[in-house]
Amino acid sequence: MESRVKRIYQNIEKQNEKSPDVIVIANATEPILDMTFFYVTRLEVGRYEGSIAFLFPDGKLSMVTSLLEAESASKGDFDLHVFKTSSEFIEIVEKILKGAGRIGINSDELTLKSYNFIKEHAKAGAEFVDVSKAIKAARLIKDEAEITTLKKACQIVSEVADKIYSVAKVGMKEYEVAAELSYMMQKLGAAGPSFETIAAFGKNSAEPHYSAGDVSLKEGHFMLLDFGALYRRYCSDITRTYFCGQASKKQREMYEIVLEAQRLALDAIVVGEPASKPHIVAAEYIDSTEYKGLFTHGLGHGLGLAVHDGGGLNPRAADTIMQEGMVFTVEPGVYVPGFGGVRIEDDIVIRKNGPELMTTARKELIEF
Ligand SMILES: [Mn+2]
Repeated sequence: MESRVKRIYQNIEKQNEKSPDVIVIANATEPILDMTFFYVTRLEVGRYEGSIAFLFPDGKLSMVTSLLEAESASKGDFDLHVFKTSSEFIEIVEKILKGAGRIGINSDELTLKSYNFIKEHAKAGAEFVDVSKAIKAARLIKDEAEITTLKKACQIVSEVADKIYSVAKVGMKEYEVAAELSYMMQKLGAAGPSFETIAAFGKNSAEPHYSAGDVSLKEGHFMLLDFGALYRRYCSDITRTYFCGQASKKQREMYEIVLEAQRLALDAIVVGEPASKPHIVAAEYIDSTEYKGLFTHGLGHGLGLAVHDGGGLNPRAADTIMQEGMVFTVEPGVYVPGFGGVRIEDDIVIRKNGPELMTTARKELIEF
């Protein structure tokens, strides 16, 4: 098994920084958990509040956890330390940190309380270095094990997206459709939704980050559904916009423009090009239509253990070069206030010859 710990250390070297003697990845309490903890331990079951993973330059990992998690943690492939009392916890941590003069931390996800705790129990005068960039770079490029899990999460939402319009009926409220989505995802093996579902009917679809209210579905409504499945800690994220009844010419055109923008964006996903390019291509196309200026967010975001997993396909990403194994959403949209919005979102993994679609739900305008 390829060592994800080693990959983080290799990135530190690539950044021409001096390697720390140990990297500390510490969890606070749910939901303030560092997803890097799950990245390196590969643990799928358990909560691990207050647990710490110590990563060493030779690729080894030591994990400290409470008795509560001992059973789940014993399934991992690392050196495990279980504590019963807080004094035992301190004793273990001090022992592990004893020889470390240089300690790496993940500033993106470490709480001040955990940092102070580590500092207190490290050797006097130990130096702290922030290795968050190296961690982010490692997590940005998914390995095949991660891609397999992500594909399963994507398969679940694809199946649900192709079924929901036969379940959604005139008169149903947005939150009812959101509930159906969650139920259907879990029936297919998801642990739950990967984020709060967006179910937006009619003019609510023009609000990109609406959640789900109590508007009832009517003929003539766009039904925009943006949802994701959590599967073995990995997240998928899909959006489809359906039409209740028969779409007008304007509504259909609006849909086709977003679909074409997505097609152009997908074509612009090329290894070696800046990650800003697909967004620019999609935005330029939308801006050449009557919907100029109405694509109001970034084209896509990284996806993995978190639904916004670092990195993105947006105008600010010019410094990121697209590479094989990166996973992003591709989600252009057009939003007309007071009228409605259309967004089409798929999840892709970048391959040598271009993007591989991981979500596979139908994309032509569905009228139901
Ligand atoms: Mn998304």
